Amino acid sequence: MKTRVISAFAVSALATAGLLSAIAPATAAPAKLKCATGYFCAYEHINFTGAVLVQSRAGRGATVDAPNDRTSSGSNNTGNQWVGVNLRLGIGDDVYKWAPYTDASTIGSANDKIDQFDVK
Ligand SMILES: [Ca+2]
Ligand SMILES: [Ca+2]
Repeated sequence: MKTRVISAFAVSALATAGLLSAIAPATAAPAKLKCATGYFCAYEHINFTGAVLVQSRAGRGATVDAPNDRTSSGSNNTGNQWVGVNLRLGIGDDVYKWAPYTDASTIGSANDKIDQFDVK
């Protein structure tokens, strides 16, 4: 009777371990993006801090205006590419590109240059 109790416990321990290992990868796999699902967000400072300059769910082909020369990080929680554009004398330079479902805690040389976003 005693061994039966122990083996039942062992089985339940194995089942628990199996359950935990099944849960762990699911929790770790998709990194949670900073911006809400379906939205692109641009932030005033690096690491998604400061003012939220843009929070948009504009679709492909849209142009989204942003406060000039302030964006320092961004989160793209959409299935589209978002391109940060620096407008100079009416000519747009693509200075930073967010692939679908990516965060950028810094944007390098594009820092404080973006004036609008093109959704592609
Ligand atoms: Ca900034
Ligand atoms: Ca600019």
